[in-house]
Amino acid sequence: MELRLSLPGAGAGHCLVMGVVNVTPDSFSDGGKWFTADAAVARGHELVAQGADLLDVGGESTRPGAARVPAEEELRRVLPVIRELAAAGVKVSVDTTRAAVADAALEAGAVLVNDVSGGRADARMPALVAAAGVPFVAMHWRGHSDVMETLTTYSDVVTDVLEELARGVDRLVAAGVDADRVVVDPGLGFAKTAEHNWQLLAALDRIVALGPPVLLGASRKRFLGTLLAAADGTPAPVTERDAASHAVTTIAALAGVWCVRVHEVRASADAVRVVAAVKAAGRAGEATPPASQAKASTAGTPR
Ligand code: PMM
Repeated sequence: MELRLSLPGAGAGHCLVMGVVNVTPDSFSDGGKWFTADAAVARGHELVAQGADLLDVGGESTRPGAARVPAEEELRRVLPVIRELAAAGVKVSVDTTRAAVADAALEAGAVLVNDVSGGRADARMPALVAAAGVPFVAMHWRGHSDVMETLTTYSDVVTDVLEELARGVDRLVAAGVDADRVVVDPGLGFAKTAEHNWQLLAALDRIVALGPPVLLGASRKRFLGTLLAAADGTPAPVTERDAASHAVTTIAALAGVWCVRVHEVRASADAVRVVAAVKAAGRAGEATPPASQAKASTAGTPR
């Protein structure tokens, strides 16, 4: 419980919903749509109105095959957006693998660092996060986007990802990061085939059982497009993957995932509330014995 209190959204009572604001011209899911600062800020407010608990602002695409963006350009993209959203009271996370970008983003008002490399792409990241004392999302990662599709060999994807995540947390803690502030993420689509993603989703309970809060990013990813492909095999376009993304949100919330990262928020925000209501009813049901049992236990007592 205390673990959650050091993270944004503490006490929300449901799986959190993180809305994605990609300030990039080339993200696979929404590339170019919110590329100016004004458009990105407006999109952020729209996602908050849809029910987002926090927003993830990123300036570098991690789409398979994507080339790196220079740090100055990444900063130019994300800082004005973070500054304005944070000033308006929105909880903002920065999606970056660079310590310098994370540092400037925190200065601009971000409250969480989401690093798809789990602090491995930039050796200065763990120390920065340790000193800042902010929550840190450490995703399972094997290499940058230009090479990750060559890094998909696992003996057993669930066991290997769990081991690599646990080792990553140990590394961060050894670098001084507060263990209570580390969030883990299996990194769907990052050095994973579609089959790997499905296996990880089928094992969410094992990932949650690892201990740290779990963040999950399935929204609009290619494996959903493949699942929903047309009869001729053409993958479903990204904008037609939202219903499937919300279905994953429901599964994640049921499994006890801390937060889901999605591009369209409203249906996921509704889904996590439905799951929370069902879980609450289940707990209330456990506290009150069913009528039949209550009767049985009073049977034979004098009136
Ligand atoms: N996926 C993307 C980007 N950032 N961060 C975390 N923690 N987990 C993810 O699965 C993840 C991420 C890629 O999706 P996008 O290009 O639509 O943002």
